[in-house]
Amino acid sequence: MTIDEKSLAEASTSSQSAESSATSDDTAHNGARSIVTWPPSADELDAMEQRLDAGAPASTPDPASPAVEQWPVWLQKQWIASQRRRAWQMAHPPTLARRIFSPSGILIVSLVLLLALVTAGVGAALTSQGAPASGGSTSASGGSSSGSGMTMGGQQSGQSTANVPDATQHYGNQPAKFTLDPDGAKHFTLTAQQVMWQPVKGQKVLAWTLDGTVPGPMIQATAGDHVRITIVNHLPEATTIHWHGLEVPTDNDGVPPIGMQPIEPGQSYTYDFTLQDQDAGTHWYHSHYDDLTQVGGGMYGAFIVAPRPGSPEYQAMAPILNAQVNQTLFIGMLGSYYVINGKSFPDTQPIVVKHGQTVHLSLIGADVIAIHPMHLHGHSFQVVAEDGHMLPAPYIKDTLAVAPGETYDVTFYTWAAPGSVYPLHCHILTHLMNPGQTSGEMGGLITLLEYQK
Ligand SMILES: [Cu+2]
Repeated sequence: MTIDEKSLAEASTSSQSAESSATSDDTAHNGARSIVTWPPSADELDAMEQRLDAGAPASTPDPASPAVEQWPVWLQKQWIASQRRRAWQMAHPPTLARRIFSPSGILIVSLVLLLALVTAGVGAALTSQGAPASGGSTSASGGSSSGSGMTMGGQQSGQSTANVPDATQHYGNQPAKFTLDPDGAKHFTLTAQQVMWQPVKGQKVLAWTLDGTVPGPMIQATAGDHVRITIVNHLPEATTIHWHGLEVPTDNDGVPPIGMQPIEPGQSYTYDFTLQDQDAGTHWYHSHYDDLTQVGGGMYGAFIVAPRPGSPEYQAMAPILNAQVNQTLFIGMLGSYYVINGKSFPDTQPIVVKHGQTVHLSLIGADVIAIHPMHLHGHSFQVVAEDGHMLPAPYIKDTLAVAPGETYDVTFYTWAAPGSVYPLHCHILTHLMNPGQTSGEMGGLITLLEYQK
């Protein structure tokens, strides 16, 4: 017997409890059996640990009598630790709180919560699919939209789109029509409605619109005009419209519950105000109710106020008024698509020009979260107005960051040869992809400046 074996045998012998069935022969045979009772006693674990600390080698493998002592040293140490934990746990039965906050307790609680959420989600989906059936295509019951508060980009969770009609027009920014009221006011009527809109051919997204297009109709008026704008709400939830950049009385500002109440489904509301000289310029309108869903879903449009002839604004706006090409570009998202005027490349409308023209672009930040640095190849543009107001000192840019809510008016000269084509695109490169595309493909916030031949 080596010294190590002797000390181990002693440790083993000394640790044996009186009722142990093991004999000293067993111990002698294995040379390292310190565990003979089950579960192992604290004394046995101490002895085993002492043996390992003394640098004892693993005992000779004995297939006929596998013992913990034949394991590698590191594994024996782990086993000792686990047995001490087990003994402690036996002596300290877990309280309810300890059960809940144990790793397995947390796992079980999480699974139960997940199951409850999934069940509730399926229930809500089933409820909303059933609800609109009696209400027709555009007046689904208000209850079906109650769970949609924080969803974005028209991807309303829990709302069935089965009854939402396809868009009948393919492009927005159409001039809004008006009638003249007896008192001379220009009276526009816009209908808030949901449609299935195609940012690219074949891909439909639930859109929240005015008159069925993204963007909505372009309201054009002149400073000094008295305007009335009636909003008819055919959405499944309430809405309001805010006239962004116009100096209107608070009860026309479109922010519920300040000044006005929300326009409930099936109701309508008429805004009534007079445009002032300082309102001249590029402005826009957008929903101001459940904004993330409705603005993110496409509920916005241009409000272009021409200057009153003879006013100081009329003089100042000459660089815009003298342009031969005018185009308004709303930059934002619709569902998972990055869109210019509701369309993703390659379905964006090109800016068609001839050599030798002055082009005026109105860039409007309709995104609800992101800034888009728009870059035009081959041309630097003059920024002549910000938020509808002409700048005393225009500046030159070739990349212009358009933040949510901002409008910019830029002009540039078409110097290049007929037939030339240049991209105008966002410079955040992940915004140049459509869902499912890779970075090698082109989509999203790109449109083309096309010179006619
Ligand atoms: Cu961008």
